[in-house]
Amino acid sequence: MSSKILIIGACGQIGSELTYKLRALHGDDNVIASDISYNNLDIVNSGIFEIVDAMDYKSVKVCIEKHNVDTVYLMAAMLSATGEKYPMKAWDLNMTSLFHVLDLAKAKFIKKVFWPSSIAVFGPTTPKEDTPQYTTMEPSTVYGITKQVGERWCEYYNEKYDVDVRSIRYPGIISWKTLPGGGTTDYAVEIYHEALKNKEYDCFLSKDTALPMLYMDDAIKATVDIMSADADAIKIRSSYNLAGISFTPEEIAASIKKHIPEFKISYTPDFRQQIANSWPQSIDDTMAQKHWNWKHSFDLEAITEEMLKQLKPKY
Ligand code: AKB
Repeated sequence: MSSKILIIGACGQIGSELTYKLRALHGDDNVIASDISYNNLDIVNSGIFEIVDAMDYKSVKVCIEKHNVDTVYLMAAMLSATGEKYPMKAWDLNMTSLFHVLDLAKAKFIKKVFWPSSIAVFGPTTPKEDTPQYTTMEPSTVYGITKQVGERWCEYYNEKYDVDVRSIRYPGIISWKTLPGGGTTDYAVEIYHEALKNKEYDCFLSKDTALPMLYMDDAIKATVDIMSADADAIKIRSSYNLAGISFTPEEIAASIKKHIPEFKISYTPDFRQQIANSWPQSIDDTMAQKHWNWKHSFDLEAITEEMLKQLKPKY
């Protein structure tokens, strides 16, 4: 029997692309997309879709039982920038939804869980270059705190209750299908839209702010790979460091200029600068490479080419 998959938060930037990919891999009937509202009609109309409130245990459980779901991808979360505006809401959403899914796995309603963590688990006291898997972690954002605490709980549920939960610390994700929302790394998507629309972009980070980033195709591949690896291969049950590339706003602007020479960038750092300053500049993902053969494919030039090609018809 095929695995039945539920994606919670399927209308979002990563959830939407994960839905398309998992449907291609497992068949449309085996992948249920869900979100709190119908806010991405492409996803809503692309196959089975359910309204699920990740904050409501019953709502999640009813959907799992209705569709005989055995695997859940919990993609609903409030990200770093929005989290700083609504700290308690971020805490509530990010933690409550995780506990619901972990408890459903503990009670054997589901067998397997994917839960994304983030580079936001690191903080100002973490080494910035080639940040190791195990290092000082003192996150200074509410989002980062929820991700770090969430990692501890994932490991705890795995050790104490044998819950098969798997996780990746996503860096900033660059994609063209669905816009990101509420993150600090969102500038690296917005910049492509603005370059095509207005030929200029006012960046909310300073020109030399290096952050770890990944193209969506690589992020989806990592997610599918970690979930399809043998359980024994997943030796880290908190969350895996994952690296792709690292670049600054100035460097991404230079790569866009190769295609749109008149493109201009200016810099007006806002509150998100402080968040970015607290995060690593590059990540050491040796463990992911060793344990489940992770390797990224897209570098900055390839990302720029693909983003401009895919977004051009829109403008
Ligand atoms: C954010 O910027 O908040 C997210 C993340 C790095 O987890 N993209």
